[in-house]
Amino acid sequence: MSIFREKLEKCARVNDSRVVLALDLSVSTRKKDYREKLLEMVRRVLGDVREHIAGVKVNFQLLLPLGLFEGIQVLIEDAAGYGLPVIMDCKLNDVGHTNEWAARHFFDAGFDALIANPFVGWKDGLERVFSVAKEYGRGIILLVYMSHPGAVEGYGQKVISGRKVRFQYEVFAERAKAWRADGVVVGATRPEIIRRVSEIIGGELPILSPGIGFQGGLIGEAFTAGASYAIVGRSIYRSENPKESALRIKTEINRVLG
Ligand code: OMP
Repeated sequence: MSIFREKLEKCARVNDSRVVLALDLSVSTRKKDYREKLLEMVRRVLGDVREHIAGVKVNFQLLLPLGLFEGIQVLIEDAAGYGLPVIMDCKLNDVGHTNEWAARHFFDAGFDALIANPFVGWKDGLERVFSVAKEYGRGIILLVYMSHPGAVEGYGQKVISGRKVRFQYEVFAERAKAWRADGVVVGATRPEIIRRVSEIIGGELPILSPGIGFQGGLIGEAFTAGASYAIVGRSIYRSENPKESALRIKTEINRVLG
């Protein structure tokens, strides 16, 4: 098991939580000192909810204004201080040398794992990302089925694999296992697909499931179908009391998981 998975599982145990916080806050670029304001806001939310989450996910909303080796460093240090793993949601999706360059930067910056898109394929696509992750001892999470309606056009299409007609996401779930990924993303909005992916990966990899709350996904359906973690953003950081919301969500997940 990778260091990333060990860290995620340890945090889930210690905080009794299956919630990965998507810290996608934003501040208008027209506001004076927006970068400082944004950093202050995300540090406050993270500090508030830290005991109710298992990890943190960073996306372009923070990476672009804060900068990888500037504000993001402060955030990664905060998370490390709380013992929380940090995932870079860059959805890597390019040719090998570009992917490798990006992955090295993210790992040098201190991210524990990154998200990549299996559509790009293995040979001179994700192969180099996986070998860089191995070199650094970090994790790779693969998209298997996204949470938005348009996901059906790609992840949900039928493809010919070997001699069989399969769904693209079934092939991606098998690849995630074969490539020794550290987790897969399947949208909470499609519990039947979580169930099918769960059958394919047979508990070998955690299923991280975004889309609960604002995108219409339900905790009960996603976790009954086999989700391991919920990736939750707006339902926590946009609520009046992020700490209470994180606690409520973690408690509901734990109730479903029994
Ligand atoms: P909320 O909808 O605000 O809870 O945020 C969900 C988070 O999960 C965002 O950071 C999205 O970018 C991310 N996400 C999805 O919403 N759907 C996906 O299929 C995949 C992701 C992801 O890779 O994290």
